[in-house]
Amino acid sequence: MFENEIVDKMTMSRALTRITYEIIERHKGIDDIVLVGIKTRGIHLARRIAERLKQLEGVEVPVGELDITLYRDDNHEAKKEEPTINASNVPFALENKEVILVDDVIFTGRTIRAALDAIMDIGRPDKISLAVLVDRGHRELPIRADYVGKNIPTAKSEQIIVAVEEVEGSDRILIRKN
Ligand code: 3GP
Ligand code: 5GP
Ligand code: MG
Repeated sequence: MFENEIVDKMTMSRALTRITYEIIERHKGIDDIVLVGIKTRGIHLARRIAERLKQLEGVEVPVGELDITLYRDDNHEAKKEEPTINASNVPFALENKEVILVDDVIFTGRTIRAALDAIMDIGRPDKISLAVLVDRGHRELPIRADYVGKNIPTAKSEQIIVAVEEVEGSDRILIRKN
C-alpha cells in the first residue's frame, strides 16, 4: 500500500477559489444562494467557499449542514444499505433560494441522492446544485457535479484522502493505492 500526494495546499486553495468564482459567474446576484455542506469535510469546504464569497462579494451566505451515514458491510465494496440521513442543521428557509450542496468527494453519487431527499424534506428551493472538491468517478446514479475542484480518475480499490486544516491540521489530497 502506498500514498501519493496529488494536490498540495496551494492547489487545493486555488481550486476552492476557482469554484467560488464559477459560482459568482453563474449568478446575477448571490443573495439567493445558500450553501449546505455534507458531514465533516464537506461542511469545512462549504465554510471556506462562504469565506471567499464574503471576501469577493461582501455577502454573507448561510451555511447549513447535513450528516449522511453510509452503512457498509465490512467489505468496503459491498454496500448493503443506502446512505441515510443522521442529522441536519439547516436553520434557514430554502424557498426562493438556490442550494449549493458541497462535499469533499463524489463517488457513486448515492450520498448526494440521499442529500437531495433530505433537502426536499426541509423545503422547496428554486434550484439545487452540487460542488465537490474531487470527482473520483464510478457513478452508479445519473448525478453529476456542477462545480468540480479536481477530476481524479481512480480504480474502485483506490481511495482518495482529503486532508483539511480543520481536521488533519493540513490541506492536501492524496491517493492511496492498495
Ligand atoms: P468525510 O466525513 O469528511 O466525508 O466516512 C468517513 C471518512 O472516510 C469520510 O470523511 C471520507 O473522507 C473517508 N472515506 C474514504 N473513502 C470513503 C468511502 O468510500 N466512503 C465513505 N463514506 N467515506 C470514505
Ligand atoms: P458516494 O459513493 O455516495 O458518492 O460517496 C460517499 C461518501 O463517501 C461521500 O461523502 C464521499 O465524500 C465519501 N467518499 C467516497 N469515496 C471516497 C474517497 O475515495 N475518499 C474520500 N475522502 N471520501 C470518499
Ligand atoms: Mg464526504
